[in-house]
Formats: sequence, structure tokens, C-alpha cells
Amino acid sequence: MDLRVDSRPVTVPDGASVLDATRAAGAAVPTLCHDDRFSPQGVCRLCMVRADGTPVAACLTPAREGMQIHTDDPDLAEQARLLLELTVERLPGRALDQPSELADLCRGLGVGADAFGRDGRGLASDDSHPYLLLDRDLCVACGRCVRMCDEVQGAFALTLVGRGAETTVTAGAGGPWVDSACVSCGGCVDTCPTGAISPRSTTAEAAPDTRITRTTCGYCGVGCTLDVHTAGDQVESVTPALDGAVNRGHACVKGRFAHAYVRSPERLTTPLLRRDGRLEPVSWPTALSYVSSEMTRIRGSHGPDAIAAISSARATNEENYLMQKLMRTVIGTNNVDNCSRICHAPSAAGLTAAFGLSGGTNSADDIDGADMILIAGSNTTEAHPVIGARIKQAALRGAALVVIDPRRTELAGLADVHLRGRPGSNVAVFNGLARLLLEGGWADLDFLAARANGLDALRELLSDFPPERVEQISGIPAELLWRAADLYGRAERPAIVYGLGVTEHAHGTDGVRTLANLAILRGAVGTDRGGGVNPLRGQNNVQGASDMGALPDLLPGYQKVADPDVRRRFSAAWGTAVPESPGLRIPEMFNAAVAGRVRALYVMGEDVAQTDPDSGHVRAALEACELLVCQEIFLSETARLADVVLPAATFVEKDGTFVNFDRRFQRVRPALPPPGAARTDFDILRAVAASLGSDLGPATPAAALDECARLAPLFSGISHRRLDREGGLHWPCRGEDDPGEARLYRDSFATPSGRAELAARDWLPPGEEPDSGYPYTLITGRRLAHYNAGTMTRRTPNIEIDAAEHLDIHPDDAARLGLGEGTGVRVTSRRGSIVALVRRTDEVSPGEVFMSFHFPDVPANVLTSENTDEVTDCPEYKVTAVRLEQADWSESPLGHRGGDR
Ligand SMILES: Nc1nc2c(c(=O)[nH]1)N[C@H]1C(S)=C(S)[C@@H](COP(=O)(O)OP(=O)(O)OC[C@H]3O[C@@H](n4cnc5c(=O)[nH]c(N)nc54)[C@H](O)[C@@H]3O)O[C@H]1N2
Ligand SMILES: Nc1nc2c(c(=O)[nH]1)N[C@H]1C(S)=C(S)[C@@H](COP(=O)(O)OP(=O)(O)OC[C@H]3O[C@@H](n4cnc5c(=O)[nH]c(N)nc54)[C@H](O)[C@@H]3O)O[C@H]1N2
Ligand code: SF4
Ligand code: FES
Ligand SMILES: [Mo]
Repeated sequence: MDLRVDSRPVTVPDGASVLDATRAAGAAVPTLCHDDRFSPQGVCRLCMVRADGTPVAACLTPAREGMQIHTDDPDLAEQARLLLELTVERLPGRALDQPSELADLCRGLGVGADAFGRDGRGLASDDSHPYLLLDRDLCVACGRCVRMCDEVQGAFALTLVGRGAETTVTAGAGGPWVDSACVSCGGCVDTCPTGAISPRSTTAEAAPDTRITRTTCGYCGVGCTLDVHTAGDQVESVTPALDGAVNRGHACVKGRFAHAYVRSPERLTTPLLRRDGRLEPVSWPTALSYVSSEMTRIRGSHGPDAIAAISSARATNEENYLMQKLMRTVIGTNNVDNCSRICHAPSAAGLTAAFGLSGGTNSADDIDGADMILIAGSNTTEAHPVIGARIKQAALRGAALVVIDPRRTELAGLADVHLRGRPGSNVAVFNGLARLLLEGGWADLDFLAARANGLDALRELLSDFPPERVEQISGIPAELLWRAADLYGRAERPAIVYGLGVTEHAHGTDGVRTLANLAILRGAVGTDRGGGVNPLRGQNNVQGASDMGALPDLLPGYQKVADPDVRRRFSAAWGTAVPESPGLRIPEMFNAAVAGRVRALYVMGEDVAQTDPDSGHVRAALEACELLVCQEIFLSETARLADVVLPAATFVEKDGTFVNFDRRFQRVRPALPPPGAARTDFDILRAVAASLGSDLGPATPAAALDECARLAPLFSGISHRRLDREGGLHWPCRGEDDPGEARLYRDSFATPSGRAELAARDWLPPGEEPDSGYPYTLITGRRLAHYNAGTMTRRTPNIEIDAAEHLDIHPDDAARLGLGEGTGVRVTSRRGSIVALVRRTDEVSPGEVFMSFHFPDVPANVLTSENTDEVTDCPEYKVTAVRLEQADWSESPLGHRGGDR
């Protein structure tokens, strides 16, 4: 649209408001109640301008072709000044003490300190929340926090209450903020223009030398763009970037607030070496020479394959690239893996087989654009909160939701249809849906004929999956299955997102394949008619760790170690022969350690002793190793068992890149130096290689990514230079001019046949089932405030939001077992026994219980089994048969400390 602002010509996109047009023209129009992140409210009326002669609220009024806008009307400016004076009259003068949007507005409109009231209204404040302060006396009832909470986060936790000048914000029904439905995303803090809602300060005084560093969140795979504000040696605050590609000015309680761990006094700041059974501080040269002499000895007497490494999905791409290069070129083994193995390895295998590439098929924006979203085995609002919020926004705009999950997650509670299948029933449910898509006439037969293989074999298999049989296996009523198929079948642009409820099973890869079938049947992948199939990859850089070849069978860019041509190319570039035989996967490493075939294990940034399944077995494996090196930021459960602990930097102290869940490379930039003698994983890996007499090549992260890009065609157009210039880039990105592919397979699939591959996979029972001795099914997974091993979030005020591990149990089961809310419960599996606190909730079905694995003193993985996905060895974390008994809470290590941590 072309129009004029103060006689200057401007062009704005369709749908732009008059306010957008004035900004495009560089005119300063005052606003108080407006924020681009939510829909305009038009309550403050400060933004009045003349449009074609008529006074209008700029934020509310759509721009039109040819419009003549005037922002310089003196009457309207005077009116704005008066309105602002009326607004601030009820505020105390201290409202001007801190910098705020309101203070800027006052300065801009010439409203002085004398316009403010002296004492304010004496309204109650609220300091119950660990991260927020509410000073109601500073509230002007602009409603921005309420809009942010409703429209952006979808939490509906805040309301405006009271009348006239007494109107002010309140959380929940008016009780303490911390007890409300608030999910602590910080959206209200970020939008509040007056300082009424402010972050609790984490540093004593606001220092004058605040620096802002633009980076990517180091927690989950959403990949939010964040600004880290530092003063001196401290993180002052973290704020979401308004122009963040995925988060667009939003974040969650972890990325936004949980940063205190960075300067925790418990950070590792010096190398540690085990002497006489105790870990003692030593210098870097001592630690490195111990590591290199032990590795050299073990390789000399047992061969290179007696050494194995676990690389880190928390570390950068460049660090993962160096780790696999170290193992392959300096040690001479392919024994390198990363936590994708225990997470989304079935996605890598399943999506590669179905479509050709090891990543989600579409981008976050395609999920927004969907008119129907099928969410399978993903607790999105807790584990990928910003994507969860975007899905809630889509639902508010009218998108249909189907959730497949044994638990009533937040999204399941909002869904049009919740298919509450038993854990381990996915393949039957997905096959049942596939059959109904065909029966209902919703399959896209033209797409199938032109672009897919395997329809006949699938049809034949599906004759075994009538809804009645699916109901027997899963417990899902046939009628609900029909309703779900109908919604996915009729949608114009359906999208599938899924999580670990699909992958962490004995038949996880089959789960991914049979889920992918649905999108293929509908032609909703590789076309503009659908949002494809999107795994919500978990860790900040789990996609990248695999992309960089920290995998036993694949070199950077998913090139097969077994392929002699590939090996030749890498060997030539690296100047040393790449070993031929694929290496061990993580579970195989532990088995080999117990069997004496692996003698040294190098663990970088994974707390295997807490997070890998069947902890008893993992500990036995770690103890069997002659050398256990642990590269960590804290003395994790694994580090406690190590022979050498190498102190690493956090993401806040690093330069490099992460790849998020939608295949987007994004920059990570250092905001602080590492504490003490801690060093980046990049530097440590180079130093380890040097002490083994080798040079790993690239001296900087930028050079490492360049080297990787030269060797991996999928990433050949990606570099730090381009990312700094252009922001994030999706892979595949095959050249300097390639913008990257957000949506894959528009022309053809990347399978050998060039077509999507339907899979006819039968349902098989889970690896472990309840019986009379172990009658309950334990599901394990995540909670919002804590992150995996919890080493980081437990060292932040998030511990006040979620203080201890609970076992979620249905009230009927709790009543039968005599388990009261908050009492102790002993949970025993075929492998071990732990004590947790009871939380009664019908979020779980009778016969099923749920807990997380975030607390080392209530170690869920003592219970989980060695069963793994038959294709990828991904653990069956989601199904463990357990027995439950009343227990004295003091039997738990936590109880001994009276719950005080
Ligand atoms: N707050 C927080 N966020 C995180 C993490 C964290 O620790 N804390 N970790 C990150 C990591 S590493 C990952 S991988 C992601 C994981 O994110 P998600 O995949 O969402 O995580 P989970 O909670 O493990 O499991 C998801 C859901 O699967 C369901 N489920 C269990 N069994 C079945 C089944 O048989 N079928 C179906 N359909 N569903 C089932 C569970 O009830 C659960 O609601 O989260 C990332 N984000
Ligand atoms: N029962 C059960 N167990 C599970 C799961 C489940 O659903 N149920 N989920 C599994 C899944 S999906 C995953 S991904 C794993 C995650 O398990 P882990 O990868 O073990 O857990 P994290 O807490 O993410 O991080 C590992 C360690 O890295 C350290 N760290 C953080 N940043 C850095 C860094 O930059 N450098 C270095 N060197 N170290 C760093 C942290 O202190 C932490 O100790 O857990 C698995 N375990
Ligand atoms: S949603 Fe994930 S990436 Fe975004 S702020 Fe939260 S933890 Fe960080
Ligand atoms: S900014 Fe337009 S009415 Fe408040
Ligand atoms: Mo994960």
C-alpha cells in the first residue's frame, strides 16, 4: 500500500495499521497501551493522529491505500499531553526514579514530575514470586500485561480489577501471585511500561556499565533469541529479543529468568584429579597430561576402540565438530555419540527413511499457519514453552487441536480431541488413524500416486487395525479415533508435531514411521498444503550435535562412515585416515565397559549417571572404566565418579552456533568470560588433542564451522559471517546465495527413490508391561521449571517454583493405597527403588503414574529399564512397570534433610 505521512510517501504491507505507517515514515507517535506482540487495545488514546482529516487512534486504525496521515496536529499533541497528565496524576513521584517507557513518554510530551501525585494510592504490592515484583501503585491499568498473558502466552493468569483510578492488575483470583496460573514467562515484565511489574533484581545495584549481548538460549531446542545484559562479571538480566526469529519477543521461565547458575559458587573453576580416591584441584597441565598419558596407555594396550566419547547436545556445533574429529583423527575410533541417542534418534532414523533427511520437514512458521495441529507425545507448553504458546495462539485463532498423550497435558485440556492411549500404544493408534483416513476418503490419491511408495503394503497391514482393535490395545474409544481422523482428514493445512512420547519406546522408530504415514496419506508434507511432521528436538543443540557427526556411523552432514568415497574425502581433508567400522552407541558403550572392551570414557556435558536409564548399570559401567573423563560446568553425578574433571564454560561464555528444532543455525555469543580456570569446550578439546601431540586444525569456532561447511554439502552455505549478517539460516543451505530451506521436499523427497516412503509396521507390545508384582506403569518426562539433570535450574530461584520431585498419581489409586497429598511413596521397579512425594492428580489415568528425572536425590532412572528401540537403541523411558507403597518421607535422602535443599 502506498500512502503519505506528513506529506512523505511511504509503502506498507497489507494489514498494516496507521501506527505502522507512521513508524515506517519515521514519525514519533506516542503510545502507551500498545505493543506489537499483541492485538491493539486502543485504551490510552495517546496515539491520536489525523487520517484523511479525521482524528483516529493510530494503533487501532487500519491503513488504507492513498491515505493522508498527519502526526503533527498541535491540538492532538496537547490532548495527548493532557491524557498523560491525567494518567500519572494517581502515580507516586517515584514512578520516575527508574527508566521506563512511561518516563520516556513524560519526557517526550513535556509532562514533568509535578504532574505526579505525591504518595500514590497506597495499593497493596505483591512480592510472593521469586522473579517478579508487583508494585500496584505504579499500575496505570493499560492492560498490556493482561494482553501479553492472554494473547502471547495463553496463560490467562492476569486480570484488571477495581474501578476508576483504583483499577489495577491482579494475578489469579487475587491471592499471592506465586499461587496463580502464572507460568513465569516474564511477558508481563517485558511489556509493562511503568515498572509496576518488574523483575526482582539479581544484582545488588544496577551497574552503569551494562552490556547487551545477543545470543541463543542454551536450554531447549526452541532456540529463542535472547539479549544477555551483563554488568561487570554478572548477568543482570536476560530479555527476549523482539526480532527473535522463533520467539518474537517471548521466552519462558528458564531462558528468561533461570540464569543464576552461571555465577553459582558451585561452578567448577579448576580441573580436578582423583588421588587416593578423592577429587583434588590440579593445574591444567597436570590434568591434561594425566588424560593424555592414560589414553595413550589404553590405546597402546587395547587399541583405539577401547576409548569412547559422549559428546554434548548442550555444547556448540563447533565443539561437537571438534569432539568427533578428536575421536576419529587423534584417537582413531568412531566411538562417539550424543544424547540424541536417548532422545530423538528414532526421529533421525524414521524421518530419514520416510523422507530422506534427518530433521523436521517444516518450520515453526508452518505450525502457526496450520488450521489443525496434531500433537503426539509432546508436553509442549512445559518442554517447548514458546512453541506451546504459539500453538495456543493458533488454537485461539481457531486451529483445531488433537492431542495424543496418556496424560492430560495443558494442551490436551484445550484440545478438540484428546486421545488418551496407554503408554506404548502409539503404533496401533497411528495405524488406526491411517486406516480411517483411507476409509473416510481423506487420502490424497493423486499425491500418493505421484510422490509416495508403499500404499498397497500399508493398506494390507491396516486391515488388521479396525478402530475396535485399536481400542483394545490403546483404550481409546473408537468414536474418538474417528473424530481425530475427521479433524486431521478435513483440515486444509494440517501439521504434526511430536515429542518423546513417540520416540522413547521399544518401538520408537516404528512410532515415527507410522506417524509420518498420516502426513504422507494426506499429502501434507513436501507441499504447500500442510505443516508436515515436526519432531520437537529437545536440547538447545541436539540437532546440531548430530549434524556435526557426533554419531558412531555418520560423519558431519549425515555422510556415512561406511561409505569409502566419503571416508576418502574426509581422510584427505583431515590428513589422516578415518576409521572404517562404525563405532558404539551410548548403551553399547556401557555394555562394552562392563565387558572390559571399553576402558576409557570421555563424557562431555551429559550427566549419564543421572539421566541414562537403569542407573545401576550405568554406574557399574563408569566404575569399570580405567579412565573416566568428565567435562562439566558442575560436579554432576557423573563428575563425582570421574577420574578427571575438566571445568567447562556455559553457553553464556561461548562463541559458536546452535541448531534448533527446525534446522535453524543461530549464533551463540560470549557475554562473560568463564570463571576461574574454566575454559570453553572448544579450547579444552584443542588442548586435549595438543597434549596427545595433535593439532585439531581450526583455531576459532568460525574456522571450525567453515571447515565443516567445506566437507558437508548440507551446510556449505553457512558461516558465522553470514549468520551475523542475516540472522538464522535453515539447513539444507548449499551455497553462499542459498537462503536455506525452511520447508523441505517441495520438488522431491530426498530418499533414494525420490518419493516419500509409507511404512507398514505392525504394533508390538512395549518392552516391559505391568503384572501383579509391578501393577502400575510409570511414565517419565519433564516439568516446566527444571531442565533435565537439573544441574542448572536447581541452582536458580526456579527451585522455589518447583522444589522437589513428586510422583503424580490418580486420586483413586492414591485412595486405594492410602497415599495422602504430600506424603512419601516408595516406587519400586524390577531394578531399583526410590522414595518421592505424592501429588494426587487426574492428569494421569488410573494405573499410570508420572515423574520427572530432574532431582538427583529422587533418581527416577534407578527405576527405568535397559529396553531400547530396536532400530536406534533409544531407551524405553516412557514405560516402566512399578509397584507403589506408602513410605516414610524421611527414608529419602531429601527427607533426611527435612526437605531443605
Ligand atoms: N522444562 C523443560 N523443558 C525441556 C526439557 C526439560 O528437562 N525441562 N528437556 C528438553 C529435552 S532434552 C527434550 S528431549 C524435550 C522433550 O519434550 P517432550 O517430548 O514434550 O517431553 P516429555 O515430557 O518427556 O514427554 C512428552 C509426553 O509424552 C507423553 N507420553 C508418554 N508415553 C506416551 C505414549 O506411549 N504415547 C504418547 N502419544 N505419548 C506418550 C508423556 O505423557 C508426556 O506428556 O524437552 C526439552 N525441554
Ligand atoms: N527417566 C528419564 N530419563 C531421561 C529422559 C526421560 O524422558 N525420562 N529424557 C532423556 C533425554 S531426552 C535427554 S536429552 C537426556 C538429557 O540428559 P543430559 O544430557 O545428561 O542432561 P542435561 O541436564 O541437559 O545436561 C548434561 C550436563 O551438561 C552440563 N552442561 C551444561 N552446559 C554445558 C556446556 O556448555 N559444556 C559442558 N561441558 N557441560 C555442560 C550440565 O551441567 C549437565 O550436567 O535425559 C534423558 N533421560
Ligand atoms: S522456550 Fe526453550 S529456548 Fe525459549 S527461552 Fe524457554 S528454554 Fe529457552
Ligand atoms: S497506543 Fe493507541 S490507544 Fe494506546
Ligand atoms: Mo532430549
